[in-house]
Amino acid sequence: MAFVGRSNVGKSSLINKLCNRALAKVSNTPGRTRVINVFLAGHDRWLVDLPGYGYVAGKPPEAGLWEAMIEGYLTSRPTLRMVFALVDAKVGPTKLDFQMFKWLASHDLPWRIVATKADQVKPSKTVLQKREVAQALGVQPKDLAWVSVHDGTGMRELRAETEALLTA
Ligand SMILES: Nc1nc2c(ncn2[C@@H]2O[C@H](COP(=O)(O)OP(=O)(O)O)[C@@H](O)[C@H]2O)c(=O)[nH]1
Ligand SMILES: [Mg+2]
Repeated sequence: MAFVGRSNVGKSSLINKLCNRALAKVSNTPGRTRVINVFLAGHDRWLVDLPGYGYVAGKPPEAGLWEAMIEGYLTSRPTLRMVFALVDAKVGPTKLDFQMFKWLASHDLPWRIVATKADQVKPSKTVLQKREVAQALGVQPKDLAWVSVHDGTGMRELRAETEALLTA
């Protein structure tokens, strides 16, 4: 299974939490993951931390390199069981998120949206925000995984889902 999303959305933190250990480097500086990190979760099972998109500071990264790397990776893996596409629960989908999701939808890949940093949304606004994010993405709120690695929201459900994928 692979994890995609813009830089700083919480990919590495989520992988760490799912693995219950500090494996993927979590950083405060967006764009740190410039390589494809693969974590072994069984003798033939992997969790894959893909480089974040949308990081432009100073000079932009090599034109097209990111796309070639991610798209090449995702389209050449017959063993890929799921792409978890991350979106910030409070910010909602950005233009680049939409591009990524559209690309995933057009490539016949198994994918699922995970809204991260749910703890950043006020409890009183959660129902409405969930509905808004889901609506923006054209899915039902129930089809959105809504998680926080900080307070554990939704982690039991997501862990069960990933474990089922890893043991299937
Ligand atoms: N409040 C909050 N912050 C988070 C959560 N998950 C990640 N972060 C923070 O977001 C920043 C980026 O996280 P990271 O996992 O490195 O993102 P990546 O670039 O997508 O791999 C770090 O400062 C994390 O501590 C979360 O569930 N809640
Ligand atoms: Mg990372």
